[in-house]
Amino acid sequence: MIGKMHNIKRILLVSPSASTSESNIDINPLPPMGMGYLAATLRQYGFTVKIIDSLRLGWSNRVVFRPGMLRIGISDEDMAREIEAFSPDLVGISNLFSKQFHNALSLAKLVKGTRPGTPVVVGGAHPTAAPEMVLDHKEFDFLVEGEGEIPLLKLVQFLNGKLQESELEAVWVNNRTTPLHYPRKSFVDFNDIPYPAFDLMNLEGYFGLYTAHGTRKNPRFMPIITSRGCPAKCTFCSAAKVWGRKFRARDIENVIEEMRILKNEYGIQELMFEDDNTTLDVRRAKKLFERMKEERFGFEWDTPNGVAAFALDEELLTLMKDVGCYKVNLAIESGNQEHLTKNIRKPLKLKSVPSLVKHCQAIGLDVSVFLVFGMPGETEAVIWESARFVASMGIYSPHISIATPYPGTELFEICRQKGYLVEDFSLDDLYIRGYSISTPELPPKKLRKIVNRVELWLLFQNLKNNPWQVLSHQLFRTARNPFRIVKFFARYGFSKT
Ligand code: B12
Repeated sequence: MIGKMHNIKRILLVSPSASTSESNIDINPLPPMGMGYLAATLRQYGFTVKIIDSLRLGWSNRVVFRPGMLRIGISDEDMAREIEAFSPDLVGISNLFSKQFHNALSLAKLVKGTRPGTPVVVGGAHPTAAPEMVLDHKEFDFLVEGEGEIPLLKLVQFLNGKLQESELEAVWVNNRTTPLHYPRKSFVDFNDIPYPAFDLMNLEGYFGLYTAHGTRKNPRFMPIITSRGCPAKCTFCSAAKVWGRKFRARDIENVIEEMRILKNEYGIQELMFEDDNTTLDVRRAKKLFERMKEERFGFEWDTPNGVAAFALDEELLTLMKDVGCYKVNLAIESGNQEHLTKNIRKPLKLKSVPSLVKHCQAIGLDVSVFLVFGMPGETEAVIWESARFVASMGIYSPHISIATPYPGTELFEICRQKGYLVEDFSLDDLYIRGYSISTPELPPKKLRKIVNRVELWLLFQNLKNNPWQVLSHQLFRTARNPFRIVKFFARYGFSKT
């Protein structure tokens, strides 16, 4: 069925270049944990693996490919040279973001043009959520859905004639008009997979970038993932497609050992917990942080992905602060309980939030919240309720995202069924400030104005309540970058409301 037998020994894992807007670069190189995990597993079974992160290697190579849009990464010529130099028997492409699918596709074309006949496997959140669409492109010979360590290993072993077809899982084979699908049978046991192959990830190349997934305090930072999976059913999230609904936590000692390696072998000073939900199991989280304290690692850390406010208590927050946490973002999404429960389906009781925020403020732990505006069912009044809710807690710069219909989410299905996707809907616009949904209550133009007004209102609330703090902060920032003032008026001053 799958064609000729291979003799795969050398595997190249590549993360493609990225497109981003010139005025708001919303992507940063970050050690690629997914490829690190895949590489470590493959290497354990004797394969020679190389990782190429085009974004990191070509971070200063910025090409305007359309007015206002940059492509960041190494050039096609350099990528072709890298591929030739390594001579892979198989190439794996990591495509996390729907927005970057076009770059994953052009990379696959480049591989086929450079080394015709080399099998190309694609994996990551986007192909997992939209396999049929991705498999329309025959440059991708295989697609691994979700957690990739075991499915990729099995695929390669199968291609080498070392495994039965019946053992394939979580993989699509794309050599027919209708792709063949082998569904997932299991998720990994964390004790069976190695730590990411840090030595293949060129960590030094990432250090010193202070704006990786939020602002970093230390040059030597590193993401870490202590669990996978989230049982919450928030309509805008596709995490369960990749990791499943069950919360699967690594053993605490397994995590502690990884931290020890990061500290002792790589001099890591700062950690970013990139779990979907680091504190979901509160008792486990407390044990983890207690152990970090005992070990006296001295890391500074945050949770850039946000933490679920329904999985926090004051004792846990104090412990987090004690053991190096300097910032928490509470993913509350809205200040209106009915909207949160009915339209977003987040299992959070908003009444628990103010005391948590107050506690953070009292212990000196920087706290903010994530809000999402423009979900179906939301009205302007609900948005203002959210604004008043956060301001009442003394939060004036919440992280506001515009509702985005990522493939694989319930939100996408709702929008498709109800005709809420904008007319010129494009994967390229799927990011937190892309306006891809148009509901009868909040068409994009109206929503954009409301968001601008809300941000301005919050700024004035802050000015009213903390005048000296705000003025000195703004003066300092304007002195460093006088063009801010022009940008400010372009955004708020001239927007007719
Ligand atoms: C870190 C991160 C970022 C970093 C990325 C840094 C970088 N340069 O890579 C930053 C902050 C820049 C970022 C930005 C954005 N992000 Co982000 N991000 C993440 C996050 C939290 C962690 C990624 C990670 O390390 N995961 C852990 C590793 C182990 O998993 P993994 O990489 O997915 O790999 C596994 C599998 O996917 C698979 N796999 C992956 N690659 C491959 C390749 C092959 C060949 C195979 C076989 C398998 C395979 O196997 C791996 C091991 O099991 C994920 C959520 C999550 N928990 O995964 C979101 C996530 C990837 N991000 C998401 C989004 C939406 C964005 C933004 C669009 C948000 C925005 N700002 O508007 C932007 C995109 C910016 C842009 N211009 O493109 C979505 C993607 C959804 C989608 N369909 O697009 C995710 C899934 C979050 C979510 N649940 O919605 N992000």
